[in-house]
Amino acid sequence: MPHRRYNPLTDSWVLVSPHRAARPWQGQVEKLPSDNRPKHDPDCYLCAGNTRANGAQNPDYPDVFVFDNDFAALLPAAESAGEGVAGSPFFRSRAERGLARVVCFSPRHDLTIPEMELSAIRKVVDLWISEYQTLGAHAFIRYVQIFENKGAIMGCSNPHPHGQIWAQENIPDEPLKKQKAQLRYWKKHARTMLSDYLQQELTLQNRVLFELDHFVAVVPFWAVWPFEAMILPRRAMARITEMTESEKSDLAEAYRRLTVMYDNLFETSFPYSAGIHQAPIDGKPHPEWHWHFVFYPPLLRSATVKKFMVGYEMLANPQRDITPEIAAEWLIKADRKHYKQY
Ligand code: H2U
Repeated sequence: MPHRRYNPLTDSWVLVSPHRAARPWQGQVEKLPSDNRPKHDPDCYLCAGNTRANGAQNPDYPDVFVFDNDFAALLPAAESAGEGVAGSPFFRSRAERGLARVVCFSPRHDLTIPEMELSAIRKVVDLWISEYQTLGAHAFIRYVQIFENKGAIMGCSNPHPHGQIWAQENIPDEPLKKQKAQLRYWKKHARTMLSDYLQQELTLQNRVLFELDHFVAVVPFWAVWPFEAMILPRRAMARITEMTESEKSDLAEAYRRLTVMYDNLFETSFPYSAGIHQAPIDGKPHPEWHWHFVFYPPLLRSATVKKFMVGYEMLANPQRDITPEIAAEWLIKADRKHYKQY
């Protein structure tokens, strides 16, 4: 039966309509990008040794490579761009200082995370940690958003495996909502919300995708996207910098295993936006924060049919058809070797 589910992290609702899952689809079918990429593409601005759009040359990097985004959405200039119209509640604006970085996951143009070696993914994790520290060391940076936008369907401009990091002065809306909710929970229970949530998911076992020594992957009860998932550390940590060596390696394994499931689901390079939500860097410990890695993939029923967040979703609430429990079942069935290795 149709029902609403509550997301306690963002204080929002999703409408679930499982009975609609069988409805016929005569709408848009996406074109698949060709998957025959060379190991090195002379025209790719992220490949090792190549020249970028602004004329800078990439080094001949052997594993990971990070650089300042040449078309950064945030700039470190301290100048204020004006503060809106004085005294008016309708025309408020503020200058926002920040930095934007591009992270190449591998020199190999033809790979993606699920096809990379574990040791190579571990290097990505290590780079995220060092970037978080370096960016956070700037006095004006209070929040660092690490993310990966994968696939042409997501608007990603280049198939070379890469992610981005945007660091800024203010805490953006999504992590801010999560901060407020986690703080309320912490004040009431003196435990992180996600430690308690994780314990209950582990007891219920109907949305858990896999369990590692230090991380668990689940389709959250309140998932909005058809195959949305979350990688949660078992131990409550405010930031990725608090991970031990074995936790870092386990995170690399969780990232690989979940993205292999995704690729296997429709035997395609599975698109998504993914990112890490963690505590701000504002000199406070933030014991309420339990950092986590979220994945929002748009595909719905095949490699070519995606979910649109339009209509009711834009005007009212997100809505989904297949339940998170069914989505978890399908993903668990896809938990095997990467389909290209058969
Ligand atoms: P996508 O993840 O959307 O593909 O973005 C890649 C980023 O790379 C994008 O933010 C940057 C773009 O500004 N970029 C450079 O910094 N240098 C270039 O030569 C091209 C793209």
